[in-house]
Amino acid sequence: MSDNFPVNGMDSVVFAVGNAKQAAHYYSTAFGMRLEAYRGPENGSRDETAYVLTSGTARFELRAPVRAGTDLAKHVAEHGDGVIDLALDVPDVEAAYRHAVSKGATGLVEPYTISDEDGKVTLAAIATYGDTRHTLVGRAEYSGPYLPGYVAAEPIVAPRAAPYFEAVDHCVGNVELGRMDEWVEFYHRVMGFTNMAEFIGDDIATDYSALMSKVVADGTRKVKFPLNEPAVSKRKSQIDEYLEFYGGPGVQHIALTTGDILAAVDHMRAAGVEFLDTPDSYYEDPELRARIGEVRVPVEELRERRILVDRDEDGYLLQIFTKPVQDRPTVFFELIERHGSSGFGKGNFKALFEAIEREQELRGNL
Ligand code: TYF
Ligand code: FE
Repeated sequence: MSDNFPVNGMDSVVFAVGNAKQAAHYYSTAFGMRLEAYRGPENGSRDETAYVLTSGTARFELRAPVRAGTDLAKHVAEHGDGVIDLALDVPDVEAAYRHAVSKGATGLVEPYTISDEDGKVTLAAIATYGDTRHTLVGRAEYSGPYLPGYVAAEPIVAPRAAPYFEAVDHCVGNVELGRMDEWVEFYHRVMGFTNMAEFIGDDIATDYSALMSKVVADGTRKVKFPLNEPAVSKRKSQIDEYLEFYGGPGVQHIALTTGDILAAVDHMRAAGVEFLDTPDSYYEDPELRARIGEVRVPVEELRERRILVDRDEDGYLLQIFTKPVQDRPTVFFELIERHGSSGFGKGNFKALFEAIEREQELRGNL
């Protein structure tokens, strides 16, 4: 089968924030990321600053307005800190953009090429759910720190010898009630993405999750986008809470692949990152203990840190979720350490959603 929309992987996750200078500090000190590039008024960017940080192949760009009234300033005023762009590294921007638009995607930026002494980059952008976009990035002929217009920057704090995480595993979107299947169909039609096996249907939704979810991914499974919608249930869905406080659909969580989730959690917690709590009963549940079998560390090590375990026919995974990382109950992160399993932690959904609902209740939004 020919792939009309080949992708090399995620290029970067772009955040719009109120104060990128401070956010860059947080992602450096608390997430162990390394500042690589910068753009701002000092080098010709009159309206905004941008800080580019990496951890392995994961790249975050933090953008903040430096004056009122710009589109970026309006985005931050409306949505608070959040993800504005899931940028994709593609081999042929022109072809990908033309294909996407011919399949009904909304074109936001026509393909254009920029260059500097480090080479050239082609960029274009299409719209996805809410005010979120996918910038298409062709950087095969570029060797600079990020993009033309950005200057190399020194780390804000002494960088970690080993990063806490190495890659972006998946990026999850929250969409309105009844619209999940439209967005799944969008990724099928426009990008040729296909469904992965894991999903949350009606059955689980009404029992405890209060959401429905499906996962689309590119053919190589390098880019994975779960999509959630609220489910009608007894209590207010965590997805409704997100939609209300974000002011519409948007990115809910970014999952980060780590090779050592224990070390990552220890360092991040010590730096003040808050993780969801998991009750002791989770670790004492005989059914769970039997199902997960042997993992690389004693379960006691996981219990101490509130790390979750799930196993399927291909292997197991360890995962943990942060609380929202800004004042609004919107964007959060997941750390995931995979050992064969390519799932999303289906066996943990009940414990996870109960933990999220406890937080929701504390906020008065359940
Ligand atoms: O990405 C996933 O599917 C898992 C589970 O609101 C999940 O991380 C799904 C929905 C949600 C929170 C976590
Ligand atoms: Fe996830």
